[in-house]
Formats: sequence, structure tokens, C-alpha cells
Amino acid sequence: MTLQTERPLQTALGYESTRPVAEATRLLRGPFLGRMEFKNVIFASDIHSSLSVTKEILDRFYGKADAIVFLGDYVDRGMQGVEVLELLCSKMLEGERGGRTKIIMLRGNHESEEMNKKYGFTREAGEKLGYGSYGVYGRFFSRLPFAAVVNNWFCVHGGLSMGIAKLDDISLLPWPNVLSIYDRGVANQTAMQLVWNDPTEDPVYFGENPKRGTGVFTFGKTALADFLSRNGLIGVIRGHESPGGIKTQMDGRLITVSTTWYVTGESVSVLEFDNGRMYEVELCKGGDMYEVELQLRKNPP
Ligand SMILES: [Mn+2]
Repeated sequence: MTLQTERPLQTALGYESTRPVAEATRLLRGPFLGRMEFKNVIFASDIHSSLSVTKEILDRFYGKADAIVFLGDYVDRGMQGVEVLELLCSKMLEGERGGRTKIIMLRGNHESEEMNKKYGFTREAGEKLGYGSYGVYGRFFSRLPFAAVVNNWFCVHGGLSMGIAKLDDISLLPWPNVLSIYDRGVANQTAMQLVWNDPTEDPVYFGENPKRGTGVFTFGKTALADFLSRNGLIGVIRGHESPGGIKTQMDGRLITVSTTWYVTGESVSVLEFDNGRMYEVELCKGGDMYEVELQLRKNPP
């Protein structure tokens, strides 16, 4: 008799499940996606291996939206990271075959082998597909872009980095890029901050971030204002936080999106831009869905 102390992993998948990820890797071209404009665009972040959330986002928005931007943290903490990546990459490829993909995937701090070893994805992929399979995911993660500018909003997983003054600086980061807490090199540290840093209400420019650890920083309102004006941007859209829902800070110029189930009891939302207006759209929780228009400054000076 085998004692099971944890939920067993599904083992019916074949190595075929890695194919869309391997093929989507070829579509990734560099660390910065550049500027783009969409009439209707959805932002989601921190899926953390939830296949039901991923499916709901695609079911509800894929047809209608011009693009769905995922702000990183696809795997770890849950049991279906393999399926989430297979689905998102399949959709990305489907769009590419049709002329233009609607799926934009940015990199989170969990798209790293060090995090996956600690938080579950290495084991999940190994048990489902064999331990040789991780290389396919590692290659994909190392090539995911760090940032994009959508409708003049800077989109990134963590936030501003002390090493990035101009958008062009992101294009100069090493690529492919294996993020590592053990690599103390400046380029790696600059990239790490993009996926790890957090905003703060404290009166600092960049400050210590003891909650996250050494090499990770907070950025304040003045650092944000300087970065936005230097680059002609409206604001920042980021993820990297566990309480569900949409949070706005810094006079509406910083929006945190959290689309994760792994903290129970919190709402789970995506952010929708539709014809110049912004909405928080709550995903299905016990069958209820509703939309709340955000009170955001429409024309920042
Ligand atoms: Mn994160």
C-alpha cells in the first residue's frame, strides 16, 4: 500500500505536451517587445498553474479582445503548470498561423529554474513528462520578454529597475537570460529587478525590500514619475502580488493586476482596456461575474 500525503499528479500526459512550448520559443525574439496599441486589451497576471483560470480568460476574452497580455508567473504553487503553458503556447501559435497572435506573454520571477525547483514546477514537469522535459521550459522561460508598452502603459511583472532609465535599456539586456539570485553581475541584477521589485508608498526613490530579500528593491512615486516622463508613458501595469483583484496606487499611475487563485477567499480579476476606458472584470467565482469601472485619472498631465 502506498501512503499518499499529497494530491497525486496526473501522469497521463505525453511528452507531446512540450511541443507547443518548444514551437512558441521560436516566436520569442528579444527582451523588449516594444510599443503597441490595441482597442480592446486584457491584462492578467500570476496565473500560478491554474488551468481553470487560464481557460476562463481564453473562453471569455480571446474572441473579443485584440490582445491578452499575461504579466508573468504562469507556473509553481499549483498542479497544472504544464497544462497552462501548453494551452497558452498553443493559442499563441494558432494566432501566429492566422497572421497575428493575440497572446502576449511577459516573464515573471517564477519563470526561472531556481524558483521552479523551490516552488514545484520542476517536480510537476518531471513527474508528468520525465525529468528531461524541463529543458524545454527552461529555454522558453529564458527567452520570454521582460516588458512591453501597451497603449502607452509600461507592462512588466515586478516594476521599475534601478538599471533601466530608458526603454531602450531593456533591449540591451542579455538574451536569452537565465535569471539567478547567485549571479551578482550588473546585467543580471538589472533584469532581476524588473521581475522582482515592488512599489512603495514610502518617501524613497529606490529603497530596500526586506520582504523579498537582497538585490530586490522598492520604487517610490518620484522614481515612477521620472521614469514615466523620461519615456513619455502614462503609467505602469504590473503583477507580482498575491491578494486578488486590481489595485491602483500613485494617483492611478500604477496598477497591480492579480489573477491568482492560490490565495483563497480573494477576488480574482483581469484588467480590461476598452476604447480608452478601464474596467476591473472579476472572473467566475461561484457563478457570479460582474464588472466595476475603475476610478482612474483619464488624462494625466
Ligand atoms: Mn511574482
